[in-house]
Amino acid sequence: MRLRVINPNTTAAMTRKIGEAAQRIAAPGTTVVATQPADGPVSIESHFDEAISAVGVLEEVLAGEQEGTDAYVIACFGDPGLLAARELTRAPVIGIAEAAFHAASLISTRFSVVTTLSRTGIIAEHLLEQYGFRHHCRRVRAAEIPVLDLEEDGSAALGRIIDECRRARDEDGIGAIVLGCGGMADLTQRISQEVGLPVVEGVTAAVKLAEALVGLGLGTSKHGDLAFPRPKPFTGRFESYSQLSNDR
Ligand code: 5HY
Repeated sequence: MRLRVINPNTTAAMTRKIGEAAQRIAAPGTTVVATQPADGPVSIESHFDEAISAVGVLEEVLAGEQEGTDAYVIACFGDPGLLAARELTRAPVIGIAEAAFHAASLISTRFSVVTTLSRTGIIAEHLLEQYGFRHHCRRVRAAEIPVLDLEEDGSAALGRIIDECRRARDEDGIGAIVLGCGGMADLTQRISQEVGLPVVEGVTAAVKLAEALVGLGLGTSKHGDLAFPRPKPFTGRFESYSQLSNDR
């Protein structure tokens, strides 16, 4: 199967890292195509960044539809553009936050999330509510690190994440930890060893869920709200979307 893993920010080093983590966990026969939008924020740390990156995600899905993609992963913990992306394809589209919540709820009765900045914590809170995992999650914590510190060798990022995970282990009464950023895709094992708890990471969880759905022959339903968008004229920079058809 051909799996398109979309990093919604435009930092190539992070896209590479996410792609490598996805290919490492993928089953033999799964080809991971790691991409990022041409336009958008280098990191996503606010509602504004999130909204702009969502358009880039949709453009990457439309590009993937031209390349025979079997499934998509949106590799940002806000799951930007997830439902809109599902409207554009029959293939499964998995957001890393939703995937991580599902996986964590299958291995623990309570988990905590450790994300980058407290200001983006609210986005994870909203998703917990939207996806119905509010009662499973004890706390959304933040290591208070900018997203791109995860790309800086020698930065304090890993140490701060491990410290926050230890606090979650000791204070939250949980059985597992969810890492709240796509840029943490390569840290799972290291953090689990240091903290001594199961650590769930969204990119790798989403890859396995995508493979499971394709293996089950399941795709995005075109019956109801996730049907292809109704064709209509678009103006200005979005005029090209006037060509979108819904008979695919
Ligand atoms: C992410 N930002 O996964 C989110 C994490 C966050 O650029 N990739 C980003 O802090 O919300």
